[in-house]
Amino acid sequence: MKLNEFLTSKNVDSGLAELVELLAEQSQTIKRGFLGHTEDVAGTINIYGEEQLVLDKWADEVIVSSLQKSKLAHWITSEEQPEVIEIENAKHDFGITLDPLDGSSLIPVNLTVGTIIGIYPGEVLNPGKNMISAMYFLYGPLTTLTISIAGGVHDFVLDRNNEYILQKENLTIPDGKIYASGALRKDWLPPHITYVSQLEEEGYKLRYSGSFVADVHQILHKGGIFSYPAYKGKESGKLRLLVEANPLGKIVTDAGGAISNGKENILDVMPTAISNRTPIYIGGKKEIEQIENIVKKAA
Ligand code: P6P
Repeated sequence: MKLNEFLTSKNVDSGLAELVELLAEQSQTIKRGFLGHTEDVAGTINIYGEEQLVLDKWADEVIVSSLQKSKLAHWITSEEQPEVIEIENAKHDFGITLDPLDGSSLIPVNLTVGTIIGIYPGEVLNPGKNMISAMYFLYGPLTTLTISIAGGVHDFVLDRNNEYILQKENLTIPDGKIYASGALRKDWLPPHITYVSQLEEEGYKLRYSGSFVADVHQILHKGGIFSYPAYKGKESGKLRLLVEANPLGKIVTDAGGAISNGKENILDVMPTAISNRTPIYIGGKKEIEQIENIVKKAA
């Protein structure tokens, strides 16, 4: 079943369906555009103080301009934009959160990267639990779309006719023994050190690529936990609340998993700024309960 047929079969609101299909088209433009720019730096930095690649800004421009032209959304916050973009005379009030090319530094070494999108019914400076949909595109051996919409999480793969075809409906996260952890081991804080040693004791295998969206996709399909913890000198961690944690947190939660900052469900957190970062634990409920118990005991 094609993406548009699936959205129709689920009686998805026509405005939301049109928006999802527009974003699916942009993903194909992005995938085709990698050749030729893989390592070029743009000579600018984003709001997180990180150097932007030409590809980061180009992918951002592809999606932002398509939204501005179509007027299918009212608000956009992007990892590559200094502030929220308001679209005048928008047809719908949707608010979009966007990480246009998560893991872009891995393109020169041909590892999987992706685009992460969250959709709010209105303004984006709201808790992740208010999102009405969330999705990500993965550019790897396959080009895929994973989306939480119409009460479930569903996987699509791009076929030879450039159509996203349904692969799996109502995905649920299985039990599994994979873990991923960012930050330098020497900078981990005691609760995280305890957690990782417990996981390894229980036979969890390390799988960490440097692409949040690709690593979480593996956890969603094989089970386990991804973490980018608070660490020495960075108690808020590295990853971004609005454009990374919330959309993937919604998807994994809607697939029966959970997301936490070690103390509470990240989807309940009220953002104070579009630049908010957060420590992240995302994956199986069991693994989330385990880290929250360790943090509670250490308090
Ligand atoms: P580190 C990519 O830059 C990213 O934002 C995430 O996709 C990824 O999980 C993380 O940073 C990797 O960070 O510190 O391991 O390079």
